[in-house]
Amino acid sequence: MHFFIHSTAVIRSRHYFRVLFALLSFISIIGCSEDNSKQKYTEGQVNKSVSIKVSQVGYLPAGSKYAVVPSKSANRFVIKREVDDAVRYEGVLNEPENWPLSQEPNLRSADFSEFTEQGMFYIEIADLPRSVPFIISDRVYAGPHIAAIKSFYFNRSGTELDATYAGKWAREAGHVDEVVTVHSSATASSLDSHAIVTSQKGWYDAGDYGKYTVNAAIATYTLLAAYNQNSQYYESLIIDIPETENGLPDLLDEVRWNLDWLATMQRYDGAAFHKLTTLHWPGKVMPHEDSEPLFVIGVSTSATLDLAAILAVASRVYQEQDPDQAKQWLVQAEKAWEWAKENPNTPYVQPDDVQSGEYGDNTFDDEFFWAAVELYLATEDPRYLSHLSNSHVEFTVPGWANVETFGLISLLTRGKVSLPSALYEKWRQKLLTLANDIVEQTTTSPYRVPMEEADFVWGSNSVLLNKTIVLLAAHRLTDNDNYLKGVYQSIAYIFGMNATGYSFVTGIGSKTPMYPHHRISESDKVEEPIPGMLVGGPHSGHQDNCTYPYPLPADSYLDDWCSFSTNEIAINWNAPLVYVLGEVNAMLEERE
Ligand code: 9MR
Repeated sequence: MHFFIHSTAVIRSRHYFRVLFALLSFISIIGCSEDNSKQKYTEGQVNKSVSIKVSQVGYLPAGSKYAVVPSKSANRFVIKREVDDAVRYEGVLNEPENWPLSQEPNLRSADFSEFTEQGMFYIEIADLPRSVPFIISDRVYAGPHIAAIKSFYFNRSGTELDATYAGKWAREAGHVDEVVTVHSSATASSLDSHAIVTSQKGWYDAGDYGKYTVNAAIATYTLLAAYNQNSQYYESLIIDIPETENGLPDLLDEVRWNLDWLATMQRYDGAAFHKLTTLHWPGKVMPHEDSEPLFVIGVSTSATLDLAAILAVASRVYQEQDPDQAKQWLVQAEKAWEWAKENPNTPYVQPDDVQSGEYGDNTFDDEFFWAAVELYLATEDPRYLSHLSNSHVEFTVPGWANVETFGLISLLTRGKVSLPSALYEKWRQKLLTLANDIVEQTTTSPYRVPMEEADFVWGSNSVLLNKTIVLLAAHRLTDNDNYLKGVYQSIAYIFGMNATGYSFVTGIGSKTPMYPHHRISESDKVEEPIPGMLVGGPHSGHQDNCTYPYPLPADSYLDDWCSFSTNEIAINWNAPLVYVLGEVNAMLEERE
């Protein structure tokens, strides 16, 4: 049996959200009747190969629509309506295409982009099992978008999750972080090692319980950028979290949980602590069972500049709602900038007694650029503009180690009025060049996504979504709908139209990860993982030493706790998912 999110209704009331939430809970137990154990579910899901791959969340009526099928198939495909099996569309498959990154060397695609009828359909091709049913509707991304935001709430540190909001994933508070010790790597003249600081709230970074300034800053930025681009849309979007009734947009409330923590990560002299973790990886335990001592560890130029950038952004976004706090964040951001100017080359160095994640980086031009952009937009101080004008940074796909394009996107969104026009035009061209290159890459695979061999790194799904953010920025700048094709195709890839046949978001789709490398999902005794979390995706590095049946880059994914290099979740992977779905939803609403 298959079940899909279908939200033809406006998800703008608590009622609809509750319905959606119930559906989400239901989706993730598909295949589990009462006598079905988790093991049986797994066998069915993992061993079931998908011969006609479709987007398991469905398609937008006006969006591009592809399905991918093995080369040994008949030439024709038909689309039938689920309710009465009526043929609604017929087409011819494209010629086989070779993709050396996957063990299925030749694949054909069915292009039904011109089919715009709304409803529930499936694809039939002679001699192949029919596809799973899929929906065509303007609302197909509404539920997944809300679930992707809600996953941040599920990963809140320092608070219990009440069943009213968390349903069966309610849990006790962990890591209240009232006692955090300063590690010897983070001391300064007036801050001894073993001093105690407090540093509450925040989101867990990923499958572990660490909190890392660099990654938290970019994830928070991505969500605030989503809000900035589409504030009207987010004004009334309800996520159903404890703050829902407070009159502020839920997205800003959720982001605030992390901002409050991030602001505590600044040392008295302006430097940012690089991370807050235990010394060793936590066991497979719930947050409240992880009783190892917590430390703030290291300071770095990258963490300090990323903190400067995100607090400057926050000072703009929350200016109206909380002016005093906004002012304080801006003071902190400027202090961080000053520290970085005096310490422009302080990389994070992992101390010998520390095991947690590194987010290590040795080049800081990109962080200087991003921080200067956000500080300029917040203050209009010409010092920052002069830094930007003299910067020779190369613009690349954004990620935690390359943040300059976040700055570029902010500049182009907010900067037109306050920038000299020659500079604005220069940066506009830089963004379009990057976007055009990404568009080119969509022709390299039968899945029509901009994924090249070098992109199948740890967290490859986020590489794709960050490229999609660049495409959306180019679309905003030019109004050229051509950029949107890559956006729709990338979303379809994330939700199942990829070499593995998995929809990579927990609980959403007909074949989804059941064993993400996520300590809460692994130890909460609830059969289904927390919903709405994007796993890292295929990556042939295999650093976790699990056994991968299919070693080629695009296939190399394992739905197993063991596979932390392909099946972990992380806030900087979910944030671009939120951004992309939110922007498309907002765009559709504007066009209505
Ligand atoms: O996302 C990070 C990836 O780019 C790195 O290759 C990998 C190894 O250094 O680390 C990933 O980040 C992990 C972090 O260090 C600790 N929390 C879990 C993160 C996701 O796996």
